[in-house]
Amino acid sequence: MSKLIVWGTPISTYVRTVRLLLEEIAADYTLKSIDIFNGESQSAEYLAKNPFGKVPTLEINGELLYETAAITEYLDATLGDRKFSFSDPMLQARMRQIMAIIDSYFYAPAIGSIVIQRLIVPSQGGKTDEAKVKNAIAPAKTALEAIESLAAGSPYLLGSQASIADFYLIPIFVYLSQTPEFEVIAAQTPKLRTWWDKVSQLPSVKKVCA
Ligand SMILES: N[C@@H](CCC(=O)N[C@@H](CS)C(=O)NCC(=O)O)C(=O)O
Repeated sequence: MSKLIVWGTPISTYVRTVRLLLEEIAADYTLKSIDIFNGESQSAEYLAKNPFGKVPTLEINGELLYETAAITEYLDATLGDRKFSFSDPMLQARMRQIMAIIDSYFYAPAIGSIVIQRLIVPSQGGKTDEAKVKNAIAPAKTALEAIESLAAGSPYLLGSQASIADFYLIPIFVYLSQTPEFEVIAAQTPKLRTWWDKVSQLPSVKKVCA
C-alpha cells in the first residue's frame, strides 16, 4: 500500500483537482498544508520538492511528483484502474484537450484575475482591481465557450463517465460561480450550466470544496 502525501493549500483549485480524484477512488492520503499566501511555497524546503513553488506536489512513498496532469494521470493509472480516463482515443484526447485549455487559457483569467480580485483580495482587506477583472472577462468567456463546444455535458463533461477533466473544471466553477462575472462568462454555455447543477451535488465536491 503506497503512502500518499498531498502537499498544498486546501483552497487551491489544483490541489482540489487532485483531492477530488483521490476521494473518488477512495484512496488513503494525507494533506500537508503549504501556504501559497504567506511565502511558505517559496521556502527553500518546499522549492526542494517543487522548484516552481506551485501546489500541489504529490509524495508517493518518498518519491515526489508535481504538475497536476501528471499527478492525476498517475493516480488514476495506479489506484483508479483508469476509471477516470477513456479507452476511446478521441474521448481521451478530448479530456486532455479540456485540461490543456484550462491550464493554458482559463485558469489565469478565471482564477488568477477574477476570483483573486473578487474573492481573495477583499477577504484579505484589499480593494478589487476592477481593470484586471474587466480585462479577464473576454478571455475567460472564450475559454469556457471552447470547453462548452467540446462537452457532452450530461451528466459529466464527456458523457456518462466522469473523467479527470471534470475534476479540473469543478474547483474553478466553485469559485467563479460566486462572482458576478460568472453570469456573463457562462451566458452561452448551457451544457456546462446543466453539468454544474449536477456535479456540484457530488459528495466528493461537498467534502473537498466546502
Ligand atoms: N502547472 C501547475 C499549476 C499549479 C498552480 O498554478 N497552483 C497554484 C494554486 S491553484 C499555485 O501554486 N499558486 C501559487 C503561486 O503561483 O505562487 C500544475 O498543474 O500543478
